[in-house]
Amino acid sequence: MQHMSYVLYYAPGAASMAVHWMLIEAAVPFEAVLVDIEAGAQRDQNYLRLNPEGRVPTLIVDGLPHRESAALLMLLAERHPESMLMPSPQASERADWLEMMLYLSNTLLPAMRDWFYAAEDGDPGGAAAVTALAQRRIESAWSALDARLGDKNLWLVGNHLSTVDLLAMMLMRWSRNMSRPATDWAHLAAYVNRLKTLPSFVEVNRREGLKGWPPE
Ligand SMILES: N[C@@H](CCC(=O)N[C@@H](CS)C(=O)NCC(=O)O)C(=O)O
Repeated sequence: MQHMSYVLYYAPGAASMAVHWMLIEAAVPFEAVLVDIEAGAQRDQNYLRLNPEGRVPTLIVDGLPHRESAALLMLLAERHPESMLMPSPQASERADWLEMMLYLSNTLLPAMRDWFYAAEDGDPGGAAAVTALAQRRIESAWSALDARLGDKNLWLVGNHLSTVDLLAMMLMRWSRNMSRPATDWAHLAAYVNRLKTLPSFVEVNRREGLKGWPPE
């Protein structure tokens, strides 16, 4: 295999977590660099050269910086087909995989950004209304994902772990302090309990120093 090199800029539990998890799950060698977003390190000039929006993740792929968690998951799945984290272009589940990657990154992730950052990204005086709308969007996404899993499906797409599950798990974790966390939905709670036992999930939590989710 051609040599591939990766450097992941991450913050614990942030949008970088799914990419970090994927690199571990795919057993791909990489270097991890902590960006202390609590201390504002994402706005350092050197970091802004890699990520002009001042966000994590950034993944340096063979020397060039790339951004956007969902795009990075899809890129890594393409570059490492042996990880089997996406259905092949010919597979019948391919359309569902594309749909779910876009749904999570296009609908749920921006609502999460609004919920967490309404006062910083927008007018603090209007933040309560933005947060309330974001909460409705987030809860309706949990209902949609819960219905998609139902009693029968172990994974969100097909019969195999995929990047969709990594992204969904990260997003569900972000809801842990909301008035209705994702685990309030019965099928999502069972799904989280299955996924949390994956050795790569345990390992990414260990490396990022994350504890307490999902609750025992
Ligand atoms: N759409 C981006 C969102 C990235 C994002 O919002 N990251 C947050 C952490 S979850 C961040 O870097 N926050 C620091 C800030 O905005 O100052 C992605 O999915 O990669």
